Amino acid sequence: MARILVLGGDGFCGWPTSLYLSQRGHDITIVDNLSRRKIDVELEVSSLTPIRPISERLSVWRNETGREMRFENFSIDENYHRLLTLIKEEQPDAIVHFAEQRAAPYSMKSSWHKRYTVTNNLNATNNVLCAIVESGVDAHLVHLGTMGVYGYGTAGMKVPEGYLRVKVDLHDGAQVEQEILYPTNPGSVYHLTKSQDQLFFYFYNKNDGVKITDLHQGIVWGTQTPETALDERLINRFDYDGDYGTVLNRFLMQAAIGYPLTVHGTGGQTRAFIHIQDTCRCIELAIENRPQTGERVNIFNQMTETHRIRDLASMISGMTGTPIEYLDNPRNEADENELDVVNDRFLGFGLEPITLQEGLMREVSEIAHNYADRCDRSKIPCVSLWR
Ligand code: NAD
Ligand code: USQ
Repeated sequence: MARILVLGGDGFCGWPTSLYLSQRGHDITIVDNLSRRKIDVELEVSSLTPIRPISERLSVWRNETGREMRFENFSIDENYHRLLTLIKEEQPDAIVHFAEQRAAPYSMKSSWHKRYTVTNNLNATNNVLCAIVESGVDAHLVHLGTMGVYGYGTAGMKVPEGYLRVKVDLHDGAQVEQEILYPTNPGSVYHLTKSQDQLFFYFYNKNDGVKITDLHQGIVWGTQTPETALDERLINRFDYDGDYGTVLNRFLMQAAIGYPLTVHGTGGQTRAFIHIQDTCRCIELAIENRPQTGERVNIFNQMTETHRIRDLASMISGMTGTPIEYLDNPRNEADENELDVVNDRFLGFGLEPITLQEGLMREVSEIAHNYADRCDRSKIPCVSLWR
């Protein structure tokens, strides 16, 4: 059993991961400032699923399973001393860090949103690292990064797991070989913050020996896990709006309510995907495979398959009869790209990937169908323009 702090444990990935780890006997403390719930108020939208207040979530979990999870409500980007005290008191073995503003469109809405995303995400990450060092606790930091730090194209090879082997010509004609952090190519201010997080990790690992695993995750799809499905009051959040809804869940939800599938541009963009249940499993595997003392930052590509957006739309349209609408792309991104990604490290640890299966897609569609009356159709269009 490990003692684990889950930063951002009230969110879409953090809540099911907290339950998954608690169910397996780990001792969980969630830290969350509930900023995601407040952003719903700002955007005048809510999760399609009726998520319950955090105190009710925790008491239902306790009643269902007899397992206790603690909760601390504070901002890790601002309340440094609370974080430091918590780490000193809890002496966690691992800290899982989900607590960042994660929507690319939200990060591009205005100067305010750009500045909020940078301030929140960079100070959150720096504070966690400083607090680990100052506390003297040998906690393993597991951070949720993104595939988007790589950009979505390469010189033709597969996207490696974080590091690129390069050969450099010396002035005497000799060559040296080195491994460097893969050059970043962020496509939004949100992705820029994740690129900068990598440098924080590089530095604190090199300077202070902090044990860090950075998970470059693809787009998460699905809603429920066996744990969130135990009781309706444990249900996971489901974002469908133009800022926070991600593409595959949006298409499945659109099909469930008969809304034409919103493909941006030609739909030639290829992206990496992972099911929410595999997110939980990968985090467990990352915690179990703690870096050795002196080891560099561990980087894993946390994705299980890649798909082209228009192929996903055609597949869902074929399954449901929902028409596809090709829209002017509100984002500044390549119309078409190939994406081939190495994910050997998680496979080597025993991950058995869940791939796009009709049964699981039906689960998402059923959730969308059940809660269709909570959908505000005016919130579906993506209105954050990137140019
Ligand atoms: P989310 O917005 O649902 O959850 C993030 C949680 O962190 C929220 O509950 C929020 O209130 C909290 N939070 C944010 N800033 C905080 C702060 N300063 N202090 C305390 N709490 C704070 O997002 P998610 O979809 O669960 O994503 C979690 C992480 O995984 C993010 O870092 C994101 O970049 C990464 N990720 C998500 C996806 C995806 O498809 N959802 C894909 C790849 C990577
Ligand atoms: N797209 C559409 N139609 C839509 C919504 C999106 O065609 O209705 C397109 C977008 O233009 C983009 C692609 O689908 O080309 C993916 O968009 P998305 O909103 O599903 O995903 P993205 O903005 O990349 O962000 C999400 C998460 C983020 C995470 C990232 C992983 O919100 O936290 O880091 O996925 S990755 O994409 O691998 O970088």
